[in-house]
Amino acid sequence: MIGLVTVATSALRVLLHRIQLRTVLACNLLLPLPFIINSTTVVSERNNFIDYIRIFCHSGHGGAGARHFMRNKLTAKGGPDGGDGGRGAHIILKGNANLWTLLHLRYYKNVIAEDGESGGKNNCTGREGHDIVIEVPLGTIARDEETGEIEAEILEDGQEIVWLRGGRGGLGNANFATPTNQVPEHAQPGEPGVEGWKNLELKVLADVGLVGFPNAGKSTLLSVITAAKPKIANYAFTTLVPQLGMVAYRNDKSFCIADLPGIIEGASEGKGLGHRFLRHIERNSCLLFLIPADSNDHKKEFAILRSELAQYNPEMLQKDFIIAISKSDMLDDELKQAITAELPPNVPHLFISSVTEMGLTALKDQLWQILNKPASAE
Ligand SMILES: Nc1nc2c(ncn2[C@@H]2O[C@H](COP(=O)(O)OP(=O)(O)OP(=O)(O)O)[C@@H](O)[C@H]2O)c(=O)[nH]1
Ligand SMILES: [Mg+2]
Repeated sequence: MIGLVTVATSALRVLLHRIQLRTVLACNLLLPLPFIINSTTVVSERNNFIDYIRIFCHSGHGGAGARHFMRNKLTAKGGPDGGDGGRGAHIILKGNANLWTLLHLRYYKNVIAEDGESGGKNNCTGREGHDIVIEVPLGTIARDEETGEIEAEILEDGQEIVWLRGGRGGLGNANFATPTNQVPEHAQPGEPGVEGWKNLELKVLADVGLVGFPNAGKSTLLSVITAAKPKIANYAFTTLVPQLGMVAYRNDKSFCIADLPGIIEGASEGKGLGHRFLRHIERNSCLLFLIPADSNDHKKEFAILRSELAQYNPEMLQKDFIIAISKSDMLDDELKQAITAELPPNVPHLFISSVTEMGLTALKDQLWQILNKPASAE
């Protein structure tokens, strides 16, 4: 009999599930096409580079201290023996060099740490809350949303910072016994934890940042000198999120290079993809400006790029940089000379081609030299 009921229930469940599925499909078919194939949804679904998240955090409250007096069959009026409360759990940020984005935290909306336990009789201290450790990629900044204040910055692998401190446990009444007050009646409550909306923001720690107009050949260069496989196409804004790659240099040395979405004039006012991604080159040691050989005005393009960087953060202009004229396979010697004459004097530049690999070794050499420049030479 029980078996029959089980079979009937599971058959009913399957039937219900099928009806549900059909309803969902039917609803989808009724929706207008752009709603189903919404390009922004598709892009955001495929977008695995998450560099900003907003979470509500709450560190644990401290446990209350106990107010208790020892009583047993041999002691009618024992002294105070209320134990201390346990500390509330901290929320800790920990650097992990194997992470490159904040993707793993994308679905965390609330991070609520455990409260400490109250103290007990017999001088028993309450248990501390279990700390929550949030692993983040190197270059992550933690901010308070309301004040905008930077609360923590993770730069090294394994580095741990107590971001939100758990409340201290209250003292039990045993702590307050004095010769004049041998029966202290009060014990401390635990301290409250901290809470608020917080932002985690990633500023990629690449050594070299690629800066250029859309279609300058940035992704192609990244795909040739590193093992990264970015999307390459002959239209503007192929790259929508930063891409990273490790350049293998001579004798097993390597450095990290970041390909950013293209910048256009007016990016500071939000044109193109705007300035949002520029934070990823804020920390780069050196910038590589890519200006394509077929540009109408190389000097002007360089000036626009620099002015957009300056509008984002004037300190960006203090960084070391190299100009690479990309797609130089299209140039002959005469055109190269013309471009050299056009560019401002004393600006380091070289001609490269990702297709023929021309000038790439020299480019890597120059980048390596800049990255390993002794501090005194700066
Ligand atoms: N002839 C030649 N074409 C190149 C070279 N490098 C890139 N291209 C072409 O330039 C076009 C744009 O290349 P991408 O690497 O996608 O340019 P991008 O700067 O990443 O562009 P966005 O992602 O839109 O900013 C593609 O059609 C590439 O094939 C080169 O060295 N020589
Ligand atoms: Mg690209």
